[in-house]
Amino acid sequence: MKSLITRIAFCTSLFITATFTLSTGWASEHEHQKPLIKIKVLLTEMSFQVEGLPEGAPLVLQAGERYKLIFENVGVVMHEVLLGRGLISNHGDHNYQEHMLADTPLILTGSSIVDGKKRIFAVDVNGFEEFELDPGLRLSLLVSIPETARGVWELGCFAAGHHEAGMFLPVLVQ
Ligand SMILES: [Cu+2]
Repeated sequence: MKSLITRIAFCTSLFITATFTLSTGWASEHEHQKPLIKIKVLLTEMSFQVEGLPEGAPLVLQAGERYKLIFENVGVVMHEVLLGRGLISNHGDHNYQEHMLADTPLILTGSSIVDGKKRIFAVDVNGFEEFELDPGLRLSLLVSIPETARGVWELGCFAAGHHEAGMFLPVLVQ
């Protein structure tokens, strides 16, 4: 199984601007800002579910607020995470016309086991369009939701057949 870091490195839609770092610079720069709101989204076959909410309940975000969005694959197969709108389908391949956080600076954090020890990483990126998560893995986005993102979006998994099987969830930015 590829490590999470390897998967990130091979994800062409991620625009990584810095190498992996344990820097806490982002936290110190932003420590006087609004508190971080933590929301966990569970990925399984075949759904996204906001932890603590009924199945199918939309992910509701407030523009201008800071979030730690934690995505955890609690299923048994690899899943993808995309956040966009305007579904484009072409012979089974899917994408979104618009990606909500494509141009929004954020920090990806996660952990992996290296030589039996848990290692935490944080990566500054200029935005994201998609990432993949192997079973059991978790990745977090630290992000301020832009004011321009207000509206209706969708979390979707475009692994073969997953979106068709219902693996998507409405996202409302208010
Ligand atoms: Cu999936």
